[in-house]
Amino acid sequence: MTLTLYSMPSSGNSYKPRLMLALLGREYRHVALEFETLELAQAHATGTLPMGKLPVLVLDDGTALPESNAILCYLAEGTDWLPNDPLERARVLGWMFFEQNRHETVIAVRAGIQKYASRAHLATPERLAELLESGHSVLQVMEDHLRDHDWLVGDRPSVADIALYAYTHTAGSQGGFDMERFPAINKWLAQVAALPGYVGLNELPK
Ligand SMILES: N[C@@H](CCC(=O)N[C@@H](CS)C(=O)NCC(=O)O)C(=O)O
Repeated sequence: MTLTLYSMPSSGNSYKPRLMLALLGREYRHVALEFETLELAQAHATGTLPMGKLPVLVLDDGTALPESNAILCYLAEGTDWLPNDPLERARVLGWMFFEQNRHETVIAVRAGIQKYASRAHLATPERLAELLESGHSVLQVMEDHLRDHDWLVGDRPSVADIALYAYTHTAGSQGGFDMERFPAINKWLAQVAALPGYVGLNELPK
């Protein structure tokens, strides 16, 4: 099956499927659409992005699948990355909902308003302080869990780990969060980075 992934190089949401595809050892065509570029504006104008956001995975019959965590589940179906057991699967989904609802909305947002020029006006001292505090409490939820568990669900990595790795691994460098507070998260980040086939955020497919 020929897969095409439209993804934004600088974005954690887009990094999730790039990392998943690399860990699965799957070939795909990559179309990079960076934030605030003419190419992205054209993709919006031509309806390439069904929900108006990246990433989008296009299957060989032309079906376009948006939403990073939905793409992860699609790619992982039938592999060890997505458990078959209903309770285990629900736990994986629970962490992925946590990622979109509580984690990305704070961790990625604090990074984004400092990184992208068009969002700089949002980076007021008050907003940055508020996001710092709420981000540390979100990271503490992960820390408390990972203190007693090697992986987010079960005894092996799952799509939940990929979903949460994306913005957590740059939470210190891009978001300005104090990662020294979170030794269990740091150990887990190193485990993900050591997985066979791992690629970094900036390692785009040729
Ligand atoms: N919930 C979506 C969020 C996707 C999203 O917000 N994508 C941003 C980059 S992180 C985007 O496409 N921005 C470009 C734009 O809005 O034009 C997902 O997980 O895929």
